[in-house]
Amino acid sequence: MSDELFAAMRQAVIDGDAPTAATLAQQALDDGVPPLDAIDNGLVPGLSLVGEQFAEGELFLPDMMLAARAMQKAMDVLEPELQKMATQRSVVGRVVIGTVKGDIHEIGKNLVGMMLSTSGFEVHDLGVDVAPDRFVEAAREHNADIIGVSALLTTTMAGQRTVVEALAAAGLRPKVKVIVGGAPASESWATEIGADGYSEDAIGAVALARRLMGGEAVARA
Ligand code: B12
Repeated sequence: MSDELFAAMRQAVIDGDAPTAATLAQQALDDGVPPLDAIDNGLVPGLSLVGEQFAEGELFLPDMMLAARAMQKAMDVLEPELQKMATQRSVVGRVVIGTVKGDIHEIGKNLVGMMLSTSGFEVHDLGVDVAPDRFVEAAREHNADIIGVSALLTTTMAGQRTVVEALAAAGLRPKVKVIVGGAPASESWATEIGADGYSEDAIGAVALARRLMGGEAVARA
């Protein structure tokens, strides 16, 4: 039963139990559960709950770190399967993605990068804590069509605006599009900072990127 499996995956993340999270991820694949369903219904809700409990002072930073580690171990099992689902062989567009300066959250950014990559985009991941100039440099280096900027903290989200401004100052806008995401970002935030789009999740990010490339938004297969 997928529901029971998802509940167990959720709990393994909450408990920060990396070996169990990885074993359950493998079980999901063995049971034929689509990897993205396991991520969205099993792992992410666990991590979200840990985040809420952290905000309420019921859990602490080490708990959040353990939960993130458990999620990452499960992702290590699921990622190769996600990559196998790649649909498109020709390059749809070139994306440079990274998390803003001062911010080390990477799980969501990695998922977005991976989904874009399996959907035919050439993805260059700059990692976390990325300075605006590095985004500009990489945009030039890779002849990027789209820059994806992730921020998970209210204190670092202003970095998304700085990236838009740095690209403009370098003369790369509006040719190079900017998409933003992460918990504090929103559609109105994207509009406010002059970005070209926002998505709340990885599937939406693929549709958005395709739209910006002038292609049709493709529904989840
Ligand atoms: C895991 C986690 C951590 C881990 C990160 C590990 C890692 N390797 O990434 C660790 C433990 C290191 C961490 C540290 C901190 N964290 Co933290 N963390 C989280 C947590 C629980 C989950 C984040 C996550 O991975 N979610 C799962 C992924 C799949 O979702 P996602 O990141 O939202 O990404 C999706 C979308 O947002 C979107 N997306 C994301 N990026 C992009 C980019 C583009 C271009 C697009 C289009 C879409 C997109 O698509 C993704 C896939 O669906 C959140 C709580 C939460 N609900 O977000 C807190 C949270 C973000 N953290 C928080 C805090 C406060 C911190 C710390 C400051 C704690 C501290 N006192 O030190 C530090 C900051 C360190 C730093 N300088 O960055 C707060 C932020 C509060 C705020 N308003 O700013 C949160 C919200 C917890 C809370 N409720 O208080 N954290």
